[in-house]
Amino acid sequence: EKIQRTLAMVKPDAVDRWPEIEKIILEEGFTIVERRQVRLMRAEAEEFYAEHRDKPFFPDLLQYITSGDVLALILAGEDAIGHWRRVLGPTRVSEARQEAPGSLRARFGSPHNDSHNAAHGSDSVNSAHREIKFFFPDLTLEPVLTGEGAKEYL
Ligand code: YYY
Ligand code: MG
Repeated sequence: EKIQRTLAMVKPDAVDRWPEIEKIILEEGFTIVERRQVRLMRAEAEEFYAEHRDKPFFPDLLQYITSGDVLALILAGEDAIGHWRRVLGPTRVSEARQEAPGSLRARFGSPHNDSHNAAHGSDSVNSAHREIKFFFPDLTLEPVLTGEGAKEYL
């Protein structure tokens, strides 16, 4: 049993689908540790997505992610990082619709723009740590322990 925390972000187009998305999160067995609605400034979005700064899609990504409020969430659960990525489905909405029609990106992503893919999930323990700090800088979280009794520390 490997208890983890991950950073999930509901992107602007999908924020008004929060009731449905929350239902999925809870049905999947995640604990919602924290939730914050925020509009990212351009410089903040550049920091959050810094790993992609040299990619051709970076300007469009910044434009989109700053176009409205996002919902930042800390999710906890067994294998939360991988589990949430599986719930999201593939990055591109068109691929998600083909390969994983039940996935969150297939269901809530935009059919018109592959990058408007409804939600984000940390891709590693290091990313999760950085991204949780990014959205919740003042939060002090107990260390997540693995093995017996881990859930007591969530
Ligand atoms: O981690 P994930 O969100 O699934 O994909 P990334 O490769 O980290 O890309 C981050 C973000 O950038 C993605 O959610 C949409 C956008 N994007 C894009 O617009 N076009 C691409 N070819 C790849 C990613
Ligand atoms: Mg990524």
